[in-house]
Amino acid sequence: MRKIALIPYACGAGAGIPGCGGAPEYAEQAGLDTKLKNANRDVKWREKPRNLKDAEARDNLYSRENRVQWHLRKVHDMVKSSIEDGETPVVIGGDHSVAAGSIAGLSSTLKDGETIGVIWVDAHPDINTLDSSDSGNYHGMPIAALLGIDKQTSAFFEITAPVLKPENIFYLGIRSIDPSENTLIGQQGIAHLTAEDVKKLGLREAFKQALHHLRHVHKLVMSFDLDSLNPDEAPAVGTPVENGLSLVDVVTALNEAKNDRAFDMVEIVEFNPSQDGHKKTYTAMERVLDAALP
Ligand SMILES: [Mn+2]
Repeated sequence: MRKIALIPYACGAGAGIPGCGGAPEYAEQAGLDTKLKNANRDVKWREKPRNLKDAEARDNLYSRENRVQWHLRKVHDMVKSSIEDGETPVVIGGDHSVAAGSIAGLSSTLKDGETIGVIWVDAHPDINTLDSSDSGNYHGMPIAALLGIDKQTSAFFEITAPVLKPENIFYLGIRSIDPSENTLIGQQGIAHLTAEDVKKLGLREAFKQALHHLRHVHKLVMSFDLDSLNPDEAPAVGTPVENGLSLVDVVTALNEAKNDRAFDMVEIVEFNPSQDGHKKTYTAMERVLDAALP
């Protein structure tokens, strides 16, 4: 029996529209743990989303910066203790800034010489730095922080040493890329298949290529931004982009991919329950997780 720990990131302060901080509580009330349970999986919340919101309120955090950092520290520590307890962490965002805390938490459990690989499924590459970002929203910067390519950005996310190597990242489905991000992806040599590439190849082949590219890593993560999907299938996200991935293709590809290799950590982000289409988007989130989990 595999122990799955649902880890809430009840924070939307890294996004332009803050409502996605309510997503973990929405998922808890909708019974996500029961939904994901089966004969092979025991699923429990590591912490109640409500407890986190209450603790945050007690700590009187005044700025977006403080809120993001407070929640990132929590998620870092929960991922770490969850792995130490032999669980598979499944991080429920919240906005995508969470990746800087979750993946750093996973990194803190590695033995010497071990590496992390990430399949980053997203409409955006999230590799802006504090200086390059037009919006200043932290959910567009976690990759830059984890790579350690900009001291100031890494310091903001409290990343003291690079956590990821550029060759251990694989972008799937990107289609809204800032010019400065495009330059960085090229400089860093990060493997990627755009949404257009995926359309030509098929998603099963795309995942196969991603798994092949990352076959040497010790810990495999999927970081799944719901804006990677077609906006008509996942409308309640902060930054929807047309021409996305199809939900049924994602589910099929993930069900096949897990026969090849199971993920050591999964995160799903950017669901905003205060927006229109929240039921449909929540269902998409459930289906992606069920397909992704071993
Ligand atoms: Mn993202």
